[in-house]
Amino acid sequence: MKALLLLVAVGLCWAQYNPNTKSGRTSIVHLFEWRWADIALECERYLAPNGFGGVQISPPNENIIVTNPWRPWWERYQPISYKLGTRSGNENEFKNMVTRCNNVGVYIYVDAVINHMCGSGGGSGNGATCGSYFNAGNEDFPSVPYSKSDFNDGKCKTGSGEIENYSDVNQVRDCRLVGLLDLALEKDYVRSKVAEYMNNLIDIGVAGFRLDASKHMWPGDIKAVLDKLKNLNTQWFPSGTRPFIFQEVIDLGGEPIKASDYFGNGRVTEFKYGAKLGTVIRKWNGEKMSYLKNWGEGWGFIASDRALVFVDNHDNQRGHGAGGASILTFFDARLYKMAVGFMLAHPYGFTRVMSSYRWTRNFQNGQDVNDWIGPPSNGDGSTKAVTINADSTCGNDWVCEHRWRQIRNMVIFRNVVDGQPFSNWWDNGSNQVAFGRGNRGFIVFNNDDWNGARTSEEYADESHQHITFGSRVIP
Ligand code: AAO
Repeated sequence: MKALLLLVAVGLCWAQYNPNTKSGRTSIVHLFEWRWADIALECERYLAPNGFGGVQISPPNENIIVTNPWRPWWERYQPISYKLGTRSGNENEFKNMVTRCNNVGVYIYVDAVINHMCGSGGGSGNGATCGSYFNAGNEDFPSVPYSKSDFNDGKCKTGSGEIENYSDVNQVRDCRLVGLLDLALEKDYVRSKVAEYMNNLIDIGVAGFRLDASKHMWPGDIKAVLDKLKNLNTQWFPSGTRPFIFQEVIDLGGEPIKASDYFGNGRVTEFKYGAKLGTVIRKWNGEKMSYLKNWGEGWGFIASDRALVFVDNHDNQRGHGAGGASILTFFDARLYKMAVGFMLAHPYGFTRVMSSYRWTRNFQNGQDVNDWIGPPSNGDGSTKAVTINADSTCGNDWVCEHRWRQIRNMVIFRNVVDGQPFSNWWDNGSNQVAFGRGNRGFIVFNNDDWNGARTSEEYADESHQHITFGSRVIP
């Protein structure tokens, strides 16, 4: 009996760290800005057959419509209500997507924007994706409803009402992040409204949440919201399953707020991972792949079972958020494949693959002035469909990194070696490294480019027991 109680207790404590993916599926993909109709198709035609565990989707709730600049991707991080309707699709399309993806064992993870509503300068009217009325100046969002007293203005102690200094914990959590109206999550009313939104998504069948801007919420407030959440829908998940939680906390060191402050609530995004891996693969600061021998906690990262890892995300692939210039993206395709291949081969962390759309970068003084450009869209602002070419790549300017042969194969490799230990490390003291995953997989990287270095192309044999993943020699 005692043992049983202990098991139950451990089960409850650990639940929100479990990604809830179907057994044998070990990665999720962020289909950034995709339409629900396209995600439903992608689950059926590509993700399920290739062993992807799930999809992180863009925020599904009503957002402000920004027209200057024209329909930026970031308008979706400015909520107006918790109605389900955005450029990605309406409520029916959302439900259809969740049902169809769940039915093929590919689960949906919602990007939940619960720290704030729209920017203080968002104006008023019905310019939101479901047509709800709002008045940002008066902090009035009748479709929730939220009004002035549901925001943190009284609590924030900076003169501007903005976060002015990231070394002041109170400011970071009680003031406005880039002008976004900061919800008073200490109020039970606000917590209940947020939980109602998330529970609606759970009822529809989602498997978990990315909690946007978690650094800007008190860990205890997040916990109070999570405590109000239901278990997952038993149509697809075992009874008693808790939603998977991963919190967006940027901790590169050097600030008082730490990733570990949030471990009680779920996993945390490990931003050091992509920043460091980019530096190594680019060979900046004298870094080389041989140093990756103790990759993971040995590099000062959070514990593997608390980490959500990625090479790039929708922010730092375009200079938002943090990570800096070392971040590798599809723009550096050859090095990017090597980094993603390394991530998927290495046992550390729960892995998320990025899937992007193309835009034209325009650097001025080191800053991409086109960092706002939204998804491929038609003149009326509607998002373009993801079309599939004869060679299985995507059209309409969707990059679909997850469909790149090397990345797709490594998603499968990770499933095949799941649970196997990191073993038999080899390196040449430079940028040629190799390691095994127990007796099920082996991988070789060649990122040296001196004369005579062996050129190898990635391939996977049918049993996926031997994968070579090398870079081409640059003459
Ligand atoms: C837009 C406009 C704004 C306007 C606002 C309101 O761009 O000009 O004021 O609307 O009208 C996204 C976009 C924003 C956009 C927003 C709302 O990125 O540009 O604002 O939607 O539409 C911080 C947060 C982190 C956040 C990140 C972007 O901590 O949570 O900024 N990411 C999430 C989402 C993101 C979204 C939001 C949050 C808001 O993923 O897409 O914003 O919902 C330091 C801190 C970090 C901080 C960065 C950037 O990082 O540590 O916590 O991230 O600064 O401010 C070194 C340091 C590193 C430091 C970095 C940069 O690398 O080591 O720690 O430098 O200084």
